[in-house]
Amino acid sequence: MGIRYDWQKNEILDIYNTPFLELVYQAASVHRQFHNPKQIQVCKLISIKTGGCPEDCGYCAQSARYKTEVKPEALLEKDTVLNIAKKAKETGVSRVCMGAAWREVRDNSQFEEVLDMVKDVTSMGLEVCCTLGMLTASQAQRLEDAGLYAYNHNLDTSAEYYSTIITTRTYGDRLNTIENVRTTNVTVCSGGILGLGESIEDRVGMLYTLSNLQPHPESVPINILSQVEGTPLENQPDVPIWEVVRMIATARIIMPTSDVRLSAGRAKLSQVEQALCFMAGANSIFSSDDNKMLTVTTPCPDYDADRDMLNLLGLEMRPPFEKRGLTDKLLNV
Ligand code: SAM
Ligand code: DTB
Ligand code: SF4
Repeated sequence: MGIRYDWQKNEILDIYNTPFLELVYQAASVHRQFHNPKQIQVCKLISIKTGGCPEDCGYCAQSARYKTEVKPEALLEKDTVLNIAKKAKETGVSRVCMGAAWREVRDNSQFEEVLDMVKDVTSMGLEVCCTLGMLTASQAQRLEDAGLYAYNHNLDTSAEYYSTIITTRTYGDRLNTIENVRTTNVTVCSGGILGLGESIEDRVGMLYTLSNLQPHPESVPINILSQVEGTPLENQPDVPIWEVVRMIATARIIMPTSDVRLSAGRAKLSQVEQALCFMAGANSIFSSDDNKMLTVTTPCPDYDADRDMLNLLGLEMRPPFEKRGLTDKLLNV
C-alpha cells in the first residue's frame, strides 16, 4: 500500500481498536515494508536552556507558572554542548536534540549562539534536531543554513483537547510553525503525549492531524506523561502499556515511513514492554548518560542499559543520515 494523506478519523479509530495481537502483527508487517527492522535510532537530548518558560503547558516541569524541582538556568556554553555531543557520538548515538524552554525563537544573540551550536554539532557528523518553541520561516531558513536536520514541535494532543492543557498558544500556532519549517529542507518531528486525561478520540484526533500533513512528519515522538510534582497534571494515572502499544502501532500503520519514537516515560517500561513497542513499530529512542530526559523530573534509561537491551534483542543503532536515502529509494523519488 502507498502512503496516504487522507486518513479519516473513523478509519484511524478502527485501527486503534483492532484486537491487540492482530494490531501488533499488522504494524510489524508495515514496519518491515518500510524500515530495516534491525535498526533503532538512538538520540540524545540536551537541555541547552532549562526552565523559566513563560508558557503554561500543564504537564511541564519547565513552566515558570508551576513550582517544580526545576530551577531556571542560563543558555549552556557551546563547549559544554560539544562535550556532551562528543560523548554521545562515541556511544553510537546518531542524533542530538537541543531543547530550549522558550515560547518562541527571538532574533537575538542567543539565537546566534544556538546557530553556532547547530553548525558545530552537525560538523561532528551527527544529525542535529532543535526544539526551541515557535519559529518564523526566516528563522527556520537560518537553522537550515546552519545544518539543522530536524525541528521538533509537538501537537501534543487533539485540536479539541489542546486548550485544556495549554492556554498560552493555540493549535493553529503549532501548525503554523510546522508549516514554517516545511518551507525549508529541515525535517519535521512532531507527536504528542499520552496520559494528559485525553480520550481515545483525542488520541485519534492527534493522529488524524499528523497523518493529514503532506508529507508526514519524518519523526513522530510518542511521549508517556511523566507526572511532575507541582504541575496541574501531577496526579494523572499511569497509561496502561496496552494503550501505549496501540498508539505506536496505529501511528506506524498510518504513517509508514516516519520514525516512531518511544520518548518520555520509557524509563517506566520493562525490557519486555519496550520490546513490544519495537515490535509494534517504534524504531527510535532517547538515551542518556545522566539518567534524565531534559530535566531531572523525567528519568531516561542510560547508554549502558540501552546497549544491553539492544544487544539482548539483536538490534543495532542506526548510523546518522541513513534515513533520508532509504526513504527516497522506497518511494522512488
Ligand atoms: N519549549 C519547546 C516546545 O514546547 O515546543 C520544546 C521543549 S518541550 C519540553 C518538548 C515536548 O516534550 C513537549 O511538547 C511534550 O510533548 C514533551 N514533554 C514535556 N514535558 C513532558 C512530561 N512531563 N512528560 C512527557 N512529555 C513531556
Ligand atoms: C519529545 O517529544 N520528547 C522529548 C523531546 N521531544 C524534546 C522531551 C521529553 C520530555 C522531557 C520532560 C523533562 O525532561 O522534563
Ligand atoms: Fe515551555 Fe515547552 Fe515546557 Fe511548554 S513544553 S512549558 S513551551 S518548555
